[in-house]
Amino acid sequence: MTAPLRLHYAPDNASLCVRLALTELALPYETVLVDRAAQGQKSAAFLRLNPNGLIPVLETPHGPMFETAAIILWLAEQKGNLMPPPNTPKRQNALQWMIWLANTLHPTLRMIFYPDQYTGCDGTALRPSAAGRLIAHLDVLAASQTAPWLDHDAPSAPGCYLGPMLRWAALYGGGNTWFDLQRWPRLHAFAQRTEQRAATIAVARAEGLGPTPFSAPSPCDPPEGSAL
Ligand SMILES: N[C@@H](CCC(=O)N[C@@H](CS)C(=O)NCC(=O)O)C(=O)O
Repeated sequence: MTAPLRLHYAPDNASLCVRLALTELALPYETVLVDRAAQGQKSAAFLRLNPNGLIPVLETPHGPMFETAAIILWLAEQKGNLMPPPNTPKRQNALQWMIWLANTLHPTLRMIFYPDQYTGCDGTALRPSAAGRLIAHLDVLAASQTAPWLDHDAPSAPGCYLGPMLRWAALYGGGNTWFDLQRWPRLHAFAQRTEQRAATIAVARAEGLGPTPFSAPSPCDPPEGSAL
């Protein structure tokens, strides 16, 4: 790769998943802080990178790229073993879970965090049903026979995406009242295993996520910027 990769990020935002993948792959990258407090993701300059006004964006030698899952999959094409090889059953399963994370789990979390964007009004009444859906989704994942990446020591593309989402579920949108990772021993073990990895420790330090960012998360205390 010629031009440096530039990650437009805010602490503990969806950019965290991309930062994890970048760090696991030991790819050099620069970060550009998006000022969430000033709605920097809606600025004209940011909208030129991502017209959806959402974090993250990764600038690559081919231009800016948005959507967390797409970015992680693109990174997995550049280097390393975050995805199984093409045309294998394991690849099929990993792709399936990547898309599920992007179009099922992540949107459900977004409904909990941003209910007003889905209802056009205050919207907090949406939270209990979305929380119920999130739990049902995680029941499905935890029982799956096609997600070996949950149980392995090696990092994976879906693992980079899931870890932060387990954290956000516990921390944001009132998750402390209804979300208990211990409900799913397999997911809890995944979270504990993942947060012991050197890449996770480095990313947690960079974004102020504390020592157990996925299994028992504490609020983010970043060295720069703000999570919300
Ligand atoms: N589908 C998008 C969702 C990204 C997303 O929800 N980003 C949040 C931060 S975690 C954001 O930018 N929120 C600000 C807003 O909604 O204005 C992706 O996967 O990249």
